[in-house]
Amino acid sequence: MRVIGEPLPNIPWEERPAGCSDVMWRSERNPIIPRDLIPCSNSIFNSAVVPFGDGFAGVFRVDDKARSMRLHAGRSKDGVNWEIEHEPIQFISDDPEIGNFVYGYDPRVCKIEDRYYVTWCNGYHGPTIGMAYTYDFKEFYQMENAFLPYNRNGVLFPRKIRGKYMMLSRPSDTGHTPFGDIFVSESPDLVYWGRHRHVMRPNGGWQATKIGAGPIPIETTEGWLMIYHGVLTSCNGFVYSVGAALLDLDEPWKVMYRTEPYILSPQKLYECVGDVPNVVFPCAALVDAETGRLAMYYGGADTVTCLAFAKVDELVDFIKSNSKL
Ligand code: BMA
Repeated sequence: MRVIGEPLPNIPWEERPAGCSDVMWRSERNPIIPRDLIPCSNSIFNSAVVPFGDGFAGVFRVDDKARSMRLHAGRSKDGVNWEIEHEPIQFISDDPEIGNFVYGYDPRVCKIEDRYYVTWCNGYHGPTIGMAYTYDFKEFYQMENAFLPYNRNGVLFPRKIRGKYMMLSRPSDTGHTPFGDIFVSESPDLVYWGRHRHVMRPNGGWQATKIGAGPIPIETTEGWLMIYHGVLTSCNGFVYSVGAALLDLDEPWKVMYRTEPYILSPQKLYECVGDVPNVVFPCAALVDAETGRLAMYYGGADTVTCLAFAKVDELVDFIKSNSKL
């Protein structure tokens, strides 16, 4: 088993704590980003980071004190201590119809070829998938929305597959969506999307109500490693957990394995108590292809940003030996 990608020797990393046998373990420093890191923030969570220069950069979901959902850029030397811009990203757009920013949340960031693409849940007569690109995390150029409303959890693949760009998404509704499957769509140019294929449906237990892709899929010799969130409806509301699947490298709508148990669920206080209790929501993962070390960024209780770790070879083994399709 090998990760196909770049080495990342400066990945933020903590070894599995003694006595822990879980396939994924949390950072001792959680939450790494507190809700009040910048003056305007009510909460900072569900955010996306990538290696950038000699450190890291990212796009952060900041809900402000007016409770508007905004996207802010940020930088870090070590992936743990972040400087987040105090002002939201002002997207550059020459079309006011698209550029009229209503709200934005749950960003993902994906490097493809020469630039970084941002996808997010964008308010355009309801939630849909907004897109932009940046070279420097200073200027962001807004593109066409990928899909019609209503859609959420738009996640790009980091390279073309059989000559086409590919994006996972989760068609939804205007509200808190009590259903949801993952689909994949392809595009020749990142503007026009089609040839939609069904990837995965909810699957009982922690993922009984709906599912949505999380970080950018990670290419391995065993298939695309897709980390995703799954939702259970309890008598007290939704519970968001994390699982993982392996998708076919050339036809990523073909699911080869997916975890029957979750790999992370809300258990720590900062995941169970906050603006929305009982939520772990992953939006990014850093991977060191050389060692297979993986650092996943996730939101805790819609309030703070957290970090968890895994080793890709162990995770792939876990998915295969705990799979239920
Ligand atoms: C989803 C999204 C996420 C959020 C989750 C739990 O619908 O809004 O941003 O983390 O609900 O509230």
